[in-house]
Amino acid sequence: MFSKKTLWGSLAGLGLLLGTTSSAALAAMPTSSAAPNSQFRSVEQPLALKVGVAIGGLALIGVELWWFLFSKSPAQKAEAHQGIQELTITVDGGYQPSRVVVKVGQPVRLNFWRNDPSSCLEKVLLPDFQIASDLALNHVTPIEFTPLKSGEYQFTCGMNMFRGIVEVQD
Ligand SMILES: [Cu+2]
Repeated sequence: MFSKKTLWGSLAGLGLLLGTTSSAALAAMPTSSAAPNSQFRSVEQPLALKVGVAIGGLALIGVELWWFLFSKSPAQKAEAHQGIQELTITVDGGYQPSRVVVKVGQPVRLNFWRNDPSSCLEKVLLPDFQIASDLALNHVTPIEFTPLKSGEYQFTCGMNMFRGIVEVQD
């Protein structure tokens, strides 16, 4: 399993590579002679280049879709210590684990350990428990609540871009 950083790094690299190749190819293209008063020149690109760029773009879109829709980190069960179900969630390019399993009716403490400096992840929200908390960088911020009903409860970053689930079981 990749880490998210590796994936984003390789995506960015691939994008850059595609961009550079196509602009280099464009620059190397001889400009065809156009009518003297025409503002536009037709630039002929070899079909293989067009197809290559299209396939590269589609592959990139595919990987991103897969990542957002289907890649889920495995659920992790919180361990109970002295009546509190406790678990550490690493905040680094998302939430790790992004799915947490707890028992109903018992206090929960989620320790959000923020490693990611991006402002996107500086807040965590648990709307179902009326929690909105700032996460200090390189610190552990404990979030406590007691789920009284089983079900799935979402936690998100301040802009609702990164998400995780607290699964409350009977
Ligand atoms: Cu965000």
